[in-house]
Amino acid sequence: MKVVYTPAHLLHDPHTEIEKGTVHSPFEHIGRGEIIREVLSADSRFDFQLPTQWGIEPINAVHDSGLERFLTTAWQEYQDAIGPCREVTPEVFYSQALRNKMSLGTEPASISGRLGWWCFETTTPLTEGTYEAARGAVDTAMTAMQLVLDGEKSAYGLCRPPGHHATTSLYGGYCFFNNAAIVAHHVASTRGVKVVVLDVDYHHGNGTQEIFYDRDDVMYVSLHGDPARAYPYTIGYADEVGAGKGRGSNINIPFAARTGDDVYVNALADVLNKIHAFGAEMIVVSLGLDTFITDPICDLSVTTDGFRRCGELVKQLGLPAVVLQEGGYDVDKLGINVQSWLVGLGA
Ligand code: OKP
Ligand code: ZN
Repeated sequence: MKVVYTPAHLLHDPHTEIEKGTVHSPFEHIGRGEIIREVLSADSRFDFQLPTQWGIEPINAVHDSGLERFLTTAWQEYQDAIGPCREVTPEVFYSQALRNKMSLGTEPASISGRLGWWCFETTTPLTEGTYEAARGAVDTAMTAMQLVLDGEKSAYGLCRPPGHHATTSLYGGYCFFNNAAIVAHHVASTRGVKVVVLDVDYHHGNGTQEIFYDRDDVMYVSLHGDPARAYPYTIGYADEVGAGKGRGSNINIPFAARTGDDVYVNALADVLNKIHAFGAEMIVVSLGLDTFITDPICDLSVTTDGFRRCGELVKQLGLPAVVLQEGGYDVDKLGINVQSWLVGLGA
């Protein structure tokens, strides 16, 4: 199987994450990308290549162009306006309710105001090279897509930073640009084919859901920890089924804590039938391995062999598959878990 990887991910190098009343070392760090690279590159079934460059057009086809414009300069603007610091986090978030009874407002002038305008939470610091790394992740995803359009049965993009929490106009949840949504939109809009994004990350992909919620050319299917207890807390419920002509093409499967292989694999098999019924012609997988039994920030109980079974089930769909990296925080096991899933898919 072809693997697309770029060392540009090393440029997004946060040292902090703010959550649960503490500032601690981040769960999403460069070691994640490197362990996956090490394990796959030691296995002759995988064949590495660098991404080609796609520019900002595919990004702005999905995101508000203001988001990309902001991320281009935000870290430097903060250094110039507020003072030297290694990484930048908003102090104020924009909420429409702040302006109840007034107009909804426009992008603020100051860097502090703009940070709160484009970001929705505290665990996604901007570092000096974040923008370049995020562009590299999009190029990685688009290159994996091109390999599949050129005839590969499947390809894997080792995207870092991940993407599925990034909405049309907000970054957060370790994500800046929505790599999977950018690929799915590109394929659906330029080739006129029906695409499904299958999101198996532990966390609901609120960004991908929002981007495609009213569309019937891209289906979004997510299996995740129940948002009643799990990040992102406010979205990802089973009754969110899409809107307008997109009604019926959004599927959320929330799981109870400690759900293990058999229940998980059965739910996946069930949902793959719905993907088949939708008439999907290509599948984009948001591959998170944070459903793993010993993941430090999640609470499902999928095993390394469970990941192989999941890959095998997706293989049985028989669709061209673009597999893109999302989360997974048990770093010691992250490489072998990715490998197991991809071997199941037929690497
Ligand atoms: C990104 B991906 C919960 C902390 C959550 C952000 C999680 C982002 C996950 N206490 N922090 O979906 O794996
Ligand atoms: Zn996740």
